[in-house]
Amino acid sequence: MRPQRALWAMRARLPWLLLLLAAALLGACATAVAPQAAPQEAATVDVEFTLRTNAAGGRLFFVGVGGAIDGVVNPTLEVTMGQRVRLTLVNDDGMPHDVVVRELNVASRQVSSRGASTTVEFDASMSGSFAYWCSISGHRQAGMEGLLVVTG
Ligand SMILES: [Cu+2]
Repeated sequence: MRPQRALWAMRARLPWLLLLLAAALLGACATAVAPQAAPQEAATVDVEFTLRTNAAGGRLFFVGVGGAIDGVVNPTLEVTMGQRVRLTLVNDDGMPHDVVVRELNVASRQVSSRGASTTVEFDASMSGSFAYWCSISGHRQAGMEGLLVVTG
């Protein structure tokens, strides 16, 4: 290839290279922003529960907050199959806690300081009675366990 032809060939490709570069940059920006914005607004929530943690008399337990479960120790959470459930855990005793429902692959983040809270959302995809409990070592045995009932 003679030098002049090579130069021409490069000039012809330049706009495409710029276009590709621009597309790559846009793509990078989009993927950098999207994952943080998406999860919270993914699906409509049908039913919501709040549980706070508590410790008394050497026992640990969850206490319902608001609605029909208000003030109930380790309340039974009743939902209908197919519902989207939002479960909020509020730390009210300053010990580390979380809430899990193994059968439905639900596992919240740990909340360690008093006043901290965490929220998990999941689909009630199977009917049945499933234990929700705190997975911190010894807490389930100390009383942090209740039932999630999914009616089909
Ligand atoms: Cu706990």
